[in-house]
Amino acid sequence: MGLSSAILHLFYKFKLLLLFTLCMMVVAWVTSSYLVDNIQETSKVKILEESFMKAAMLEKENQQTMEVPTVKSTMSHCPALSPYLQGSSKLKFKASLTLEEVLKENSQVAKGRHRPAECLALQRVAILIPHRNREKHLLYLMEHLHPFLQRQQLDYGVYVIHQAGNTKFNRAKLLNVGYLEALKEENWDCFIFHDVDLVPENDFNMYMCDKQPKHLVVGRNNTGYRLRYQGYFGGVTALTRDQFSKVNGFSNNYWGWGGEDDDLRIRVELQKMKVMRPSLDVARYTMIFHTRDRGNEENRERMKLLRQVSQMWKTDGLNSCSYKLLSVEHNPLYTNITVDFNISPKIS
Ligand code: UD2
Ligand code: MN
Repeated sequence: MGLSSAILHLFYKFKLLLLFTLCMMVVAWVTSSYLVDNIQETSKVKILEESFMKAAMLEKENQQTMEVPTVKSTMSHCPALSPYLQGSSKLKFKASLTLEEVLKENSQVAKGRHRPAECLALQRVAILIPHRNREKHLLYLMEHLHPFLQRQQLDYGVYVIHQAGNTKFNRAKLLNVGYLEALKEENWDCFIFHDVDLVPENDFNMYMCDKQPKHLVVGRNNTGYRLRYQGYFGGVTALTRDQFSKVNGFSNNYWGWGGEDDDLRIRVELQKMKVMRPSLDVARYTMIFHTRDRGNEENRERMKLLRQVSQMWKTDGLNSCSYKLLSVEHNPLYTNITVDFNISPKIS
């Protein structure tokens, strides 16, 4: 190698080194400014957080000293699991229980509604109870259900849908009416379709809706706390506003006892939804003893109707539910909706 080529080689190496140093400088500059930005961002968030906390504290102080009404939007959401849950409880049904006693115990409930004062409830839930001539059962249910729902920190409303007259009882149609009428008052997120004689035994059985329709009665006292059959969907169910409207609600054609719950399950399955159930130790109920009511005799048409669900569900349901609304009364413990189904069904 000659002297000139050695110099050239050295110069070339020097250029490479210079280029490398330049690159390193650029990289160092970019990362440092990114880090500074980030630090600035974090401190911005911190400041925001601090001022938010300060504002919240100030507001709390204000509320204590000046009784300023609570601003709903500053409240945080209730926790996924309420701190007030007690688990399983031994239910008592006092024979001498009076409405006055239940009212006194639930003075914080107005027009059948209540919501937590300390946080924003996760769901707005309407409880729909079909009813005729079961006053004592209704009293027991009110006694237990209000404290139960409050322990779950729900924003809820109770509706009793009362069938007037003595035409055959139609549980499913009453529940359709409940859904339609309750939505006129509030845009409820979730609907609990609830027999009047079933009292929940464990408050971990959440009265909230899920991604799939929910069946809440896995076991009850008079069936040895076992699921009656695989597709069983009776007693107490929870469907969101959308899930119920997607299946077009219940059928209106089940007069008398039986079948309407299976019909709803078939509707749910036709929409490719799947019935979910809480675990057996939680989904337990006491059914207050009763015999079959007059006007709710077994529906002998039910097997025939159940074979036709896939042809019928689109035109028989919420979109065809006609009724005569006799009254809507706001009682302290529930809203009472009285309807007349003046289309007299064929009595077989
Ligand atoms: C089962 C189901 C119920 C329903 C019924 C068949 C369970 C726990 N329950 O209940 O959801 O599918 O079979 O239709 O499996 N009612 C009145 N007054 C009457 C008649 C009925 O208020 O005169 C209401 C009341 O809310 C009652 C519900 O309808 O809880 C169901 O009637 P049931 O209790 O006589 O029927 P049951 O216990 O066999
Ligand atoms: Mn019953």
